[in-house]
Amino acid sequence: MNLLSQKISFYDFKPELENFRDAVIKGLSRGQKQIPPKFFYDETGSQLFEAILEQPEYYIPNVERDLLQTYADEIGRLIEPGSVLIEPGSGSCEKVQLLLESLHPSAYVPMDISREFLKQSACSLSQKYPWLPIYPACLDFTQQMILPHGIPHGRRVVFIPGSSLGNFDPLEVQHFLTGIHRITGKGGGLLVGLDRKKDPSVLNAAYNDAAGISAEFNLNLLTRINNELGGNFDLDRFEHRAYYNDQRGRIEMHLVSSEDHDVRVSDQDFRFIKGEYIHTENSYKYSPDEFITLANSSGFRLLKIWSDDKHLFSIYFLEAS
Ligand code: AVI
Repeated sequence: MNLLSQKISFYDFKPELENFRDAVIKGLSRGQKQIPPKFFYDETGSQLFEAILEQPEYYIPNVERDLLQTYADEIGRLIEPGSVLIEPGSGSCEKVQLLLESLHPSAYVPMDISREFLKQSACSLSQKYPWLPIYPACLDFTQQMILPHGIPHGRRVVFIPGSSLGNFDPLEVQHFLTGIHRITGKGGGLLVGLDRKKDPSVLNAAYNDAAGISAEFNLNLLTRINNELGGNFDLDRFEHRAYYNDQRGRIEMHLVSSEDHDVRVSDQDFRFIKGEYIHTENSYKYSPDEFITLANSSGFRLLKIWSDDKHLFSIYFLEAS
């Protein structure tokens, strides 16, 4: 433990960073080439993601913000003051700020793999909310779900906004929620913001914005490989593709090769046939019934659901049973 200020106790669980090179070589060697989406987020990738959040077609942040603002007091009453609020993948800790005054938690535990980002976000949060004890935990929440020592007693409530659960496949979500159930214990809470199934044209537009930012975000993965792994990807020979796969209930993002050619990465050659693609991301969309069934199978029961008028997005409050 390391005290950044009187109200911040920083815990470093020293997450093992999955080696970018190994993941890329392994992913490009598979029959269906694929690279996990967590590697999108180098500095440029994180900036491009922030820019995606501003695109008019990408409705998720605005709809979720409106819901959190509108229902903050109701959410606060359900969660009860004095709870310990835990946020895996907390990033800039922005969304939680819409709830802090209504929730008045006894402590906030942001969890993130990016050490410096986590420290900075915790410091600026602490300046804005001097009454709030903060216990930032540096860890990879997909690998380890543990809590820092010394957090106050009180109902533990896990907050997962931004539809981030959608980037895992349903089995991984089930496994992850079971881990959450273990740390909240019976009676603990789970507040989740998740994108819904809808007209595919709305979904397709959200991942193919007119300004081309989603395309840049996807293609930046190849730039990152070129810069960090000595790759020679020619970005003019790859195209961004994102479409809703109705059967699987998910947006799939691909990088499609426009011709037959070879690419070299870290002294290894990879052959691309025209039309062949690297699968870079899935973003699952859930009907409320589907998500509630999944959450039930991990030991959570629904207490309340809030949705916008157009049924684009939902926020779920569940209790560990
Ligand atoms: C982070 N995650 C919830 C985003 C999503 O919608 O799946 C990532 C993203 N990929 C392309 N656009 C946004």
